[in-house]
Amino acid sequence: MFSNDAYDWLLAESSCRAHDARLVEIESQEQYNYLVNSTLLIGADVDYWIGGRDDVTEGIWKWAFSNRNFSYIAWGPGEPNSYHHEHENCLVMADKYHWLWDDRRCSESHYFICERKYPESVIESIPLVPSIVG
Ligand SMILES: [Ca+2]
Ligand SMILES: [Ca+2]
Repeated sequence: MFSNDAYDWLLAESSCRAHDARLVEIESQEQYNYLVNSTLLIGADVDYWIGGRDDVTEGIWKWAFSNRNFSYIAWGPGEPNSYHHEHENCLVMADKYHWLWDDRRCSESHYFICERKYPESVIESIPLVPSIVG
């Protein structure tokens, strides 16, 4: 489910939860490829928040909802680089890297990708309009 609005990371996460979903957590190449194909279909030159962050312990990346460590990674070249004085603690699929991953400041506004929480293996690409944030 792709958002039609751009929010900061926390607002993106709460918007997903308001729709009984979460920011997407990527745990396999297959899942990642599916998302890349979906972003290609949408064809927007934007970055997308996904559910990873390292705000608790710098450098230890976890999926926010499940609290799992990353078992699959797809970092862009030179990332994560904590470019802004190590305050890049949230994860995007970055347009500039053809949707490989980049750590960014959580306060940036980006579009985002939600997935239904259950079953965890299912991702839907139905357009979502989270214009109301609970
Ligand atoms: Ca960081
Ligand atoms: Ca970065």
